[in-house]
Amino acid sequence: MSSAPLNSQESPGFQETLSTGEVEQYDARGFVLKRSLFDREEIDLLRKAAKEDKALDDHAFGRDDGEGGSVRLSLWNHPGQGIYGAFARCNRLVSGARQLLRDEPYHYHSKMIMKDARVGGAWTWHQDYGYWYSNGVLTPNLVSAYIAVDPATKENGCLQVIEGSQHCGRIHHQLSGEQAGADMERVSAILERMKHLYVEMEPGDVLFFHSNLLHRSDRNQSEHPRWAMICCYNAKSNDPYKESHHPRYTPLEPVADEVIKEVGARRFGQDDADVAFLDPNHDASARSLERE
Ligand SMILES: O=C(O)CCC(=O)C(=O)O
Repeated sequence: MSSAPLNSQESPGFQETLSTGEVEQYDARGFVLKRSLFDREEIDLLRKAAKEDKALDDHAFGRDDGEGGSVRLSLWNHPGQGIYGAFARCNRLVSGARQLLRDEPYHYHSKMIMKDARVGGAWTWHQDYGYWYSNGVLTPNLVSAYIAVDPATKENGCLQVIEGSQHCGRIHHQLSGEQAGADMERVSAILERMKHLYVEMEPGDVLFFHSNLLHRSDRNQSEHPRWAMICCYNAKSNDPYKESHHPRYTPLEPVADEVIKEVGARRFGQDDADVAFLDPNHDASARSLERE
C-alpha cells in the first residue's frame, strides 16, 4: 500500500473522528451515529466490491433466526490488504474506536451482514458481549462500527437499539433458533424503562456502538437489500485470557483514509476492469472467514 500508515496520534495527518460531545454521547447512550463518514465514492466502491465478491458469497453462512427466516453473513478475523481491510484500518474508524475505547484498538473481526430483499432474516435482541464473553474477553470494552452499505430503513430491517442499555451490564443469553438472544424477561423490563430506537441510515453513515448495547433487527420484507459491514474492535488492555475463534491482541496497522480510494482504483481501474472477485492471494480477509 503506497500511503504511509498512521500509527499514532503523533502521525502527520492524524485527525480525531469524534468530538468530545460525541464521545460523551456514546458514554451516555451506548452509541454515536456519524452521518456520511464515508463519501459516495468510497461507499460505492465497498458496495460494488462486496456484491461482486464471489468469495464473500461462497463463505457466507446462514443462521436460523427462530422466526422462520435466516440471517446471512460472512465473517473474517484479519482485515487484510483489500478494500475491506482499507475500511477496517482507515484512520476514520480506528481513531473513532481509539477515542471510544480510550485505548489502542485491535481488529477483533469484521463481517458483512447480507440482509437480502424479501428473505433477509431477523436478529433477536442481544448484546455482542453476550456472544464474546465466552471467548475469554474479560471486560465489555469493545466497540463495533456498523457501516451502512445500502440504505437501512424500518422497511428493510434497520438496526434497532435500546438507548443506554449498555449500563445494564451483561445480560444472560440463550439460544433461539440458531441465534443466541438476551433473556427476554429482562429485555422487556428494560424496554419499559429505556428508549427503543430504529436507526435509519444512508450508505456511508456509521454507527459506533458499545458491546453491551442491546440491539436487534427485523426481517427484510421489502424489495430492497440491506447490507452492512460491521468492524469490531477490542481494546489492547482487554486482550482475551484464552484462545478462541477470534484473535487475541494483534497490532492493527492503520492506514490513511485515502487508501480506500487507492485500493478501489486499483481494483476497478481501467487496467483491471475485468477483476470481479477478490483475489485470495491479495486479500487475506476473504480467506480467513470463520464461523462464529
Ligand atoms: O445487521 C443486523 O441486522 C444485526 C447484526 C448484529 O446484530 C450483529 O452482527 O451482532
